[in-house]
Amino acid sequence: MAATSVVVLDRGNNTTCTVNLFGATVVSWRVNNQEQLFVSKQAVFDGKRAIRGGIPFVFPQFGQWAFGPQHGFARVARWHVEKMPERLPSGDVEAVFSLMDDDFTRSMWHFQFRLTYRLILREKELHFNIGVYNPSKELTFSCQLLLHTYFKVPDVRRCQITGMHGCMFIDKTREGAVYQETREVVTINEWTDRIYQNTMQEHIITNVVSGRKMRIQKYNFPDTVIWNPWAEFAKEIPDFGDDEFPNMVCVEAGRVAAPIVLLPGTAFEASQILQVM
Ligand code: TA6
Repeated sequence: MAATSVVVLDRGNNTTCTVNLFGATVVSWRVNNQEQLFVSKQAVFDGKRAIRGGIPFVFPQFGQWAFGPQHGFARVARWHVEKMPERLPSGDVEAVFSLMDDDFTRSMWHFQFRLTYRLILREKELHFNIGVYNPSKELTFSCQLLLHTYFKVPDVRRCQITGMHGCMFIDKTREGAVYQETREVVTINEWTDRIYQNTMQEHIITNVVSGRKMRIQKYNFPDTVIWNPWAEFAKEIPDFGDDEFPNMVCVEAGRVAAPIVLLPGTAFEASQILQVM
């Protein structure tokens, strides 16, 4: 892979965000030198397999796909740098990445599209602004979109996640059966793989790095997926260490339950803010 495969947003004070152009995967977010994201020690960086950790970008399909790889092609495509990291008057650092249809994407999905991915690194926050545009004059397309965020945690059993109370969820650990969340906070003590629908705009995860809290704010991302493979599935994932499951939790903001339908010439926008509290 070309040497310039990563772009670093550096705000100073050991606060950085590193993006791998392969999938526009955020592979590191350090706040005052503390890494907030989990990347498996077994992760493969071969420009073919999706990176196991960080923030893979899921588009145009979440989950299994008849026409291409699980979770779509965006996380295994090479993205372009629209705007190299630039310090804003506020002291924050901004960069913009993009992906458009090409022979690779059209080999699976015959639609024109344009994705823009704007990242803004603030003191204790990372902002994600996503645009999906349909440049076609004739064709409408539908798609799903999700940020598959792997948070680094000292012990997932001590994490509590707010913002799902009362929400319906598809439980992929129980053949996709649908249930309602009755707990005020979600805790994880077993294999967990759930698609929560119409969740709160805000989630707080307790006991992340150095016992702090992580705040997730999301806009136009009505769904939240929560995943931990636990011991039994950790063994089945080749690029994931058997003993790594206690140190990560995926809390994924997305639009998956009801697909996005984009008429010709129209666009969809969504955003997420991660904040170390
Ligand atoms: O987002 C949760 C999930 O869909 C799980 O079902 C599990 O498959 C996970 O993603 C990882 O998927 P991957 O294709 O990266 O192995």
